[in-house]
Amino acid sequence: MSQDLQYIRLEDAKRLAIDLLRAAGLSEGHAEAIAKSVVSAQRDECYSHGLWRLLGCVATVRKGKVDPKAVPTIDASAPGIVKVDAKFGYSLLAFREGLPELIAKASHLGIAAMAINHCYHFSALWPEVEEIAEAGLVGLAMTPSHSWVAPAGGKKPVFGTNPIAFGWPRVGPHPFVFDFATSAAARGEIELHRRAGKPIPLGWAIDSDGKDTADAAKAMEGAMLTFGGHKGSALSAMIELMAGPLIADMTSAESMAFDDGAGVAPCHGELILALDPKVFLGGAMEEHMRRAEDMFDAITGQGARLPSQRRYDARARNESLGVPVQTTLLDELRALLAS
Ligand code: NDP
Ligand code: PYC
Repeated sequence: MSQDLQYIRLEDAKRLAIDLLRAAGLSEGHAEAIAKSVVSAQRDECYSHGLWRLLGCVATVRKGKVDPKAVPTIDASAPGIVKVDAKFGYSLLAFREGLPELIAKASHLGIAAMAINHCYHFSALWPEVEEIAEAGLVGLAMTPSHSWVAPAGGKKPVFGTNPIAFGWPRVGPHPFVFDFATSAAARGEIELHRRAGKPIPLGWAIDSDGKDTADAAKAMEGAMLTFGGHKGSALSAMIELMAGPLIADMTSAESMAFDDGAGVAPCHGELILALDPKVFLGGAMEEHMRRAEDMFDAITGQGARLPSQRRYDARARNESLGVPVQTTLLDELRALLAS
């Protein structure tokens, strides 16, 4: 995804996103939270969840599925659990509103969980665990999506693309973070290949006849495949369970049924865990966090890279260059704003 890029100032990218979202009817809080996420993804060159997502975001509002002005409510009455009801609005404002309570509970108890319910979800998870790790906590986030992915050994979709993200606090500029779909690739990647008229790698998906396909459009009509065969399949099932029935919210199959052919963003729950090393380790924290650093050194010391390093490098580069945006996408977003 490198073709025909323009660099625009971070403030201009954010202004464009907010103007588009406000024009579509989203409240200021939702527009701010969504713009922050998609602009950060674009800046870090995570294009599958960058500015392009605004198109789907606006379409979901226009189809009357999401409540663009939903006000999330918070129930923090259980000791280690924060429940945020997104009230069928987008997830990102619900995350923002619940985060201080999650951090407070984890810092007090050592571990806490936040369940976000009834949210439309379309974003990358790394900004969330990165923020938790920047607060000095270990973070783990997961969410279902729509049932697009066949279980290992099967050919019919059951699972969502079900991302899982992890953040570990470090001394220094950035935490250790990974964030990936449990499908071979995010659906957003396949959609970007389809938009660009490019083939996808074999092993990402099968067509509706169950045959391996490199055709992005056929892949979207067939079934996506899990990463690592039965391993990604089991992880995906875990995410369905932990961010579905455990928090009384929809699985990916239920989210797809709820969509009822509208083809908009998935609607379900999200589970976020936070653990405080200070409470686990007390006075021995420094010693044990140093052992974690030894492991990171053993990885990078042999020339392997840590997950998120590409992203942090892109961020550093684009802080001076600006946010890279594909010209065709920029034209599409500006046309949408004018429409
Ligand atoms: P990738 O397969 O591109 O993998 C992403 C992760 O792996 C990143 O942490 C990346 O770090 C790391 N990584 C990649 N290559 C290497 C390497 N050679 N060595 C070490 N680490 C590496 O991502 P996906 O396509 O699976 O997912 C992309 C995004 O889609 C995620 O942000 C996810 O949250 C989002 N998503 C959201 C969904 C939703 O329902 N909301 C559903 C599915 C996906 P780096 O970034 O530095 O390359
Ligand atoms: O890219 O798989 C994906 C995805 C699903 C929902 C949001 N992103």
